[in-house]
Amino acid sequence: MKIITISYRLPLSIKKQNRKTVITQSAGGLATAILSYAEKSKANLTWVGVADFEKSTWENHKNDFAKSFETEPVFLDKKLNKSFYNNFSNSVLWALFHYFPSYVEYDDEGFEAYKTANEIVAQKVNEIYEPGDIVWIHDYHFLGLANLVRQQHPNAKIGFFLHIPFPNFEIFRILPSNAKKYILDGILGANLAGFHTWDNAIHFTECVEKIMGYSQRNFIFNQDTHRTKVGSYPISIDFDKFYDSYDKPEVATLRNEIRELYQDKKIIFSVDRLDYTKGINNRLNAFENFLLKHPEWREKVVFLLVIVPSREEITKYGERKRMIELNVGRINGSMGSYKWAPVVYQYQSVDFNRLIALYSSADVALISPVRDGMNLVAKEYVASRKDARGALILSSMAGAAKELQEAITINPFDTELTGEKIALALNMPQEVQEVKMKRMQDYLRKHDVFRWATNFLTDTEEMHDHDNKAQKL
Ligand code: ADQ
Repeated sequence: MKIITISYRLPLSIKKQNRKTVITQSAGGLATAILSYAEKSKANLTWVGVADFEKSTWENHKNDFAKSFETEPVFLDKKLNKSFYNNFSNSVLWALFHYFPSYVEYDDEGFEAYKTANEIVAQKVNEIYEPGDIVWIHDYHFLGLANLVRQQHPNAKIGFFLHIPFPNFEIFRILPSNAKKYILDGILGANLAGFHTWDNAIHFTECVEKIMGYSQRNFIFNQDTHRTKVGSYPISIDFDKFYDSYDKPEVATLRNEIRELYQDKKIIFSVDRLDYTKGINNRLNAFENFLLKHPEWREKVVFLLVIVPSREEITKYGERKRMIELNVGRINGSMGSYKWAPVVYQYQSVDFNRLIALYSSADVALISPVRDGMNLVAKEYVASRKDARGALILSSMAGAAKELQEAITINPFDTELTGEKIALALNMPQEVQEVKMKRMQDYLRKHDVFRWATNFLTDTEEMHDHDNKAQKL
């Protein structure tokens, strides 16, 4: 038996080092968690995803790296991939599902490319599928896939998990009818359809009821070949990895460096991919409001704003980058002095040790997405604070706010009030920080990514096996 996991990106990194091609399998949270479940259930793991490298590179090097699971890259034609990824996936689904209908740029060609890409990936899954395997499909790039695999293998165990929000009916109905039906039918191909929160699960259920006219009982839809259970499965992180990294000597050295550099200042920190959903400009405006209302904090605080490059070739992302950079320049120009830049901005990726050093140096983490499926950064910040210090400001629009109850929650659109919450967080007494951090850590320690993957895969198997038994009776 094996678990076939499908995601757009493969957990692989391919780099050139001294003219040599070096391939490494990624040890990200998702891969580690699925591997751990696979080990416990004595299953193998095969990962299917879209290659972002040449076929020849793969053919030449696929055997010379350490493997803990099999990898099956799908090589898509460049034009098709661009249309599939940039157009329908990111300029329609990502925008709409995050409640940005005015950012949607729909064209039929993009939708056709999306369906073709889903069919090509389904072919790959069908090639490697054997009876008894579990198929776990991830995210908005593959909304049609569960149904396509189901058509070939009516008895397959299929789970689908959406990493982004599922919007309410009024937003979802904006899509053309054929796209709406394709998506809902697609997800219903799974035995289990998982979302980060119950709100999202309910939105999906309502869309199926209203658009497809199907009825459900206890969030289960009955169909000819199988039943689909809909539920909430909040993703999490490898808690111990973040918590234990606090003591790593490399992390401690970096942390000391950061603290020394800003020794007379409090540090506010945020890190996200470049994305309009992350509310980065609102965050900057809130920070400016805070400085205007609380001049006593000037020169006593610094905002470390780290943004990791992402999807720059899509117009809305390039535009967003320019807006953020103008805003940073404006705030530093008007509020700063020759001795002090209020915002220290970095547009680059940071490695794991530095990330932990930044998390564990920050007095405040300011996380303000205007819409986010979960937001792992919030969970990572809490887990990295073995010292039980620091305050978390978290947008109520992030799935994580449902779980991290001790966070200071904000409405990211209310930049005045968020400015006040920044002052509150900076003034939070140490004893209060400690109580809040420890409570959130207790929660995350129990609800980690291993538990998430186990719950999801066990429920997928149970749904399938229960139906199978019922059919045999
Ligand atoms: P993302 O939108 O990418 O994920 P998030 O959940 O915050 O958002 O995860 C980002 C990850 O990237 C974190 O693990 C973080 O450490 C890392 N990261 C961010 N900036 C970085 C930087 N500059 N350098 C290095 N690493 C950086 C989508 C959904 C989320 C959902 C996740 C998982 O949009 O809502 O939580 O999937 O389901």
